[in-house]
Amino acid sequence: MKNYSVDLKGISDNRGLLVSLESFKNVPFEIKRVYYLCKLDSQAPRGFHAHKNLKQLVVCVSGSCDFLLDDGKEKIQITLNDPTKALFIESMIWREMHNFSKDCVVMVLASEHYDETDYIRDYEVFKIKAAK
Ligand code: T46
Repeated sequence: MKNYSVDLKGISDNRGLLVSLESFKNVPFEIKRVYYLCKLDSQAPRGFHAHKNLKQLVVCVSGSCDFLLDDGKEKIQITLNDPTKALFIESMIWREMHNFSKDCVVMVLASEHYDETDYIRDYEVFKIKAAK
């Protein structure tokens, strides 16, 4: 089974936890974009697409949510509920996000600027491309 999980080293003291993310250190690409998802509706799943080229590192910095990842051959579900754990999602991985907790905040570091033409939003098209 593919391992998407990345351990992030947190620095913890009596004031709390600090986690640092740096390109080519614990992030395996140059960070060109950061975005975050918040005020999420537990009944409104997100994602349902893959990217042709984009690589992303995903951290649930607060609360929890479930990621479904699919490389075209195998599907796995991963619960994100720890700010010291990240998911590294390479290109050509179908992703869905479900079951957001009320306090869920998902931060994403991306290897490219936003580009709608990089998205594959049709699952059948994804399956055909992933099989090549
Ligand atoms: C992913 C998950 C975790 C922008 O204008 N700029 C951006 O950087 C992004 C990511 C999106 N948008 C626009 C495109 C749509 O009109 O914001 C709207 C919502 O985007 P989308 O439906 O792609 O959002 P999610 O939550 O389904 O997926 C996003 C990322 O697109 C995706 O790559 O892995 O978050």
